[in-house]
Amino acid sequence: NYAFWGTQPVAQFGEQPSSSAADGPIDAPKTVEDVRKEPYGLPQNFEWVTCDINSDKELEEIHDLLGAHYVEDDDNMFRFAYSKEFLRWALQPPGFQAVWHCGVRVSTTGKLVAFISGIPATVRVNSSSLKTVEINFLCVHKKLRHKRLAPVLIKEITRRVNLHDIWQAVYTAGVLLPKPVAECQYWHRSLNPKKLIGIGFSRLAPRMTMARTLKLYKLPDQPVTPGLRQMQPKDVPQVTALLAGYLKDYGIAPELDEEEVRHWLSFQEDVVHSYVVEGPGGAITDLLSFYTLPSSVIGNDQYDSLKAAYMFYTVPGATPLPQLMNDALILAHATGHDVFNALDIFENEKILKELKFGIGDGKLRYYLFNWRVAQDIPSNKVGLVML
Ligand code: YNC
Ligand code: MG
Repeated sequence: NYAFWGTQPVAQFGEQPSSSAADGPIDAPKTVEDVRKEPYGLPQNFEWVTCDINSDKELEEIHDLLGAHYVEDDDNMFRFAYSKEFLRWALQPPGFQAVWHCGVRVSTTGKLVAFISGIPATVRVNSSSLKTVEINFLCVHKKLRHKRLAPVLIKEITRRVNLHDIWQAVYTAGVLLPKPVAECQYWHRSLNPKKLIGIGFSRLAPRMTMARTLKLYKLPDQPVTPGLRQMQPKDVPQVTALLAGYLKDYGIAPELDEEEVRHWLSFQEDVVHSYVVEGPGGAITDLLSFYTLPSSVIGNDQYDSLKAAYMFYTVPGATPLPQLMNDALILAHATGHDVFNALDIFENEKILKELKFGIGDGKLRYYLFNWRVAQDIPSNKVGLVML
């Protein structure tokens, strides 16, 4: 029983699929004039703020709030530790709106205690191209949990988005809410097994010694694919076309123009690592990318941080996917990442085992706001990565 989500325009559990099952909006159409002009009310002594990511001080406040209070694993051993450069990248794509970087402060002290963000994105769901926002970084200070602040943040960001004549949103979460459009599984590939075992991220397998484990996961120093190199600005037009051609086969995928590709895929050390394969004659045949998202290690006296790489957009063209992905592992290892994480989206399911990924615990669910799909999308038809 979802007191809040039961009132929202989202697919509900146990809904009867209508006979004329077709994708479409859930709410009756509205216009900007119908949208409430005043912000939603907050409890006494709290106030809304629009956060300015370009202000070092305000970026630091968001960074610190998330660093102490954002997503932890089920056993509370690790907590996402997004870097400031990463947050700047994640929150300021082309067309970003500062008013969608929405914070809550304590009026008397000015302390930032809650945050939610939206960024613009065109997302195709089956045959519908939707102008959406991607919602991310919903966070409430641990001392203010379970006071129904999250629903107020969600309603306020919805209002601010609706005022821009946008009526659909995409978001992902580990928790089960009404009602996922897709459910995906995380897989993990050890790059630095000794550290991963030391921090309790993984265990020594039965009948395995540390020496055999290190040998099992050992990677070469250099990628093997001829013509593989860092992506450069001049590659943007070709990469945009390559990506568009690949993503059209997926049930949910972003539609990225050249400026968005430039933003999301320009190489940025320890934020997003992007590589292309340049064939003879200068044609870009393949794309490989991953992003860097460390986690704090909670309560370990040997290590305080885990450096994880997450698979981003990868397009096999001339190179077989297993080889391309293995090169991603090699590059992530060579740049000091301890683990490589991937979901069973795209074509990954076919290759994760042979690349020595192990299945994780916990799922990632994809959700749509105010959009119904006639049928759930299987994870291997998901072509959208959210940060
Ligand atoms: C969650 N993750 O079910 P019901 S993901 C959405 N996403 O509502 P309270 C969530 N809803 O069940 P707390 C949620 N987690 O009564 C909980 N809820 O219907 C629902 N954690 O509110 C929950 N970040 O304020 C319940 O709960 C209601 O104090 C309870 O706050 C929740 O960014 C939270 O995991 C998550 O900071 C803020 O636990 C807090 O516990 C926290 O009493 C650690 O809330 C960090 C964390 C979430 C990461 C993410 C995506 C968020 C999507 C939000 C939905 C967007 C909808 C589209 C809006 C734009 C529309 C347009 C156009
Ligand atoms: Mg609360």
